[in-house]
Amino acid sequence: MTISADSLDKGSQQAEGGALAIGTGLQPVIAGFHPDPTICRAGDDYYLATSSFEYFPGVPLFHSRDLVTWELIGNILDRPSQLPPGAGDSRGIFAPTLRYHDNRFWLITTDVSHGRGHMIVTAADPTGPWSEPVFIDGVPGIDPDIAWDSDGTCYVTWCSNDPATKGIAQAAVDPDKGVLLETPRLLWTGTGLAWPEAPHLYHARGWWYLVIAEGGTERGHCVSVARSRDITGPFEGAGHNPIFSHRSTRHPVQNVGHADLVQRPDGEWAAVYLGTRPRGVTPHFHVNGRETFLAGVDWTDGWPVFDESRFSARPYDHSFVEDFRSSRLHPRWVSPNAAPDAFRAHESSGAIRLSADASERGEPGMLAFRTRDQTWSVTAKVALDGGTFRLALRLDTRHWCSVDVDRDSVRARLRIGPVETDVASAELDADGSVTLCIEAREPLTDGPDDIVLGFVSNDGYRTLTSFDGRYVSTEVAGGFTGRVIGMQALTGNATVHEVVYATAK
Ligand code: 6LW
Repeated sequence: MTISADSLDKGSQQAEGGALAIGTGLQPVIAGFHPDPTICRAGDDYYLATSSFEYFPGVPLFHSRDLVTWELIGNILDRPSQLPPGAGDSRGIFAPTLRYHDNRFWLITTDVSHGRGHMIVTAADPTGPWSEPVFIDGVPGIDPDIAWDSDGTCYVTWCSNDPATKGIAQAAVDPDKGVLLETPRLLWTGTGLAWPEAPHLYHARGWWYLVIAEGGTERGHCVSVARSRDITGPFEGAGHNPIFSHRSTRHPVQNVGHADLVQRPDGEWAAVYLGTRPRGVTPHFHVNGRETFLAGVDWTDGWPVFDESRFSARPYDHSFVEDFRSSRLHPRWVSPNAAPDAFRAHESSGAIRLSADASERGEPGMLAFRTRDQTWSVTAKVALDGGTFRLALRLDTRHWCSVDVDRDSVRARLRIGPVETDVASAELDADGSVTLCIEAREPLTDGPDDIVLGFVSNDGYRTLTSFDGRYVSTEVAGGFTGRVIGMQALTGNATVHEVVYATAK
């Protein structure tokens, strides 16, 4: 475990009354709901993918040359034949593994919905097209890893739910057919902490290293390691496990775990891992889901050691202006309940037309993107076409707030669990066109942030309401995801001309 007093001092401190303040220290390299990172290298290029749960298209893919700055270049599962849209809250696509092997990119992941299980897709070019999925039957569980022994045998290693192999299990497979070549065996049960999961295998320094996550993905999360001379084991855990955790510390980045290692062209190693940035009073609330962080990795006495100070990621400016002039939607646009193609079909130059008909789950389709910052603002300029339009801040189907507008009025609406209600409203004088606004501001309360809902009409900007952002946080909602901003035509049609997202300075 590498936590220096220095890294604590650079981060946010426990403020008066037990509230955690916004930190300036350890920064994510991919901020906002991007959990379970997996990384591979092809020459000088790094590629990184993350879990995506109910959002379609699934598995966002990033590219980098320096490990610190990453560009979103697509989503790997971008066809309904690869991933049916509309999986339901925190269902759908769980943790993937991305590898470059034999001049091909390989992604293995689990669709925990639709009765599907582990699946493999491949591509010659990471920007796609990715293949149709090959499913592996008879291996219930999550978090599959794919690795090849020196003789070319392919092994899938996963977190098994099967009572016969409960823990980290492994079997040789034919990855082209998805057929098991042997009966799965139990490889390791970890150190005895809860939820041994997220296995990844690496061949380094004459050993096979098995890196896993343990302790659950909450504050007790950590990374543990075992090693063997053979990919099939027996694996022996490091005596000093867990090798990386922030549990029971005041570090502003919590829940760290679920790491994946990569070797750099110069032979050095690095790791990406997930972490959260909780804020507010105990139990501290994180709102942007689990995010991706970066560490250097050294080898000491034959074991990996994480060095969080190796790289310095700076806070990013994630601001963008979307004017919908491109014929293709930017890969940041996803949907919890429809294929974004449903919206693209209505697209005309300089606007996107949302229709209440676009749906997979008996509800109007939502076009969404992930929030990436601790404080931010978003505006959507919309022309109504006889219907009702919603700009929402969404954690899941039961935890969200929105600004809803129709021809005569604009309303602030809040849903917290079983309770859904209008909390403020105003008459509208807007000639059929209005700009709806949501902001996440530094908190005046002891929550993680304050959410402010408002609108701009002919009379200028007006705030409808503001409230404690904890009600749209993972600690309240539960689950594996983070906040998104979503747009919906609740009835009829609406035309959105511009969306502006701004990282608050
Ligand atoms: C994932 C598991 C985990 O499959 O959370 O943090 C689960 N780790 O490894 C969902 O992301």
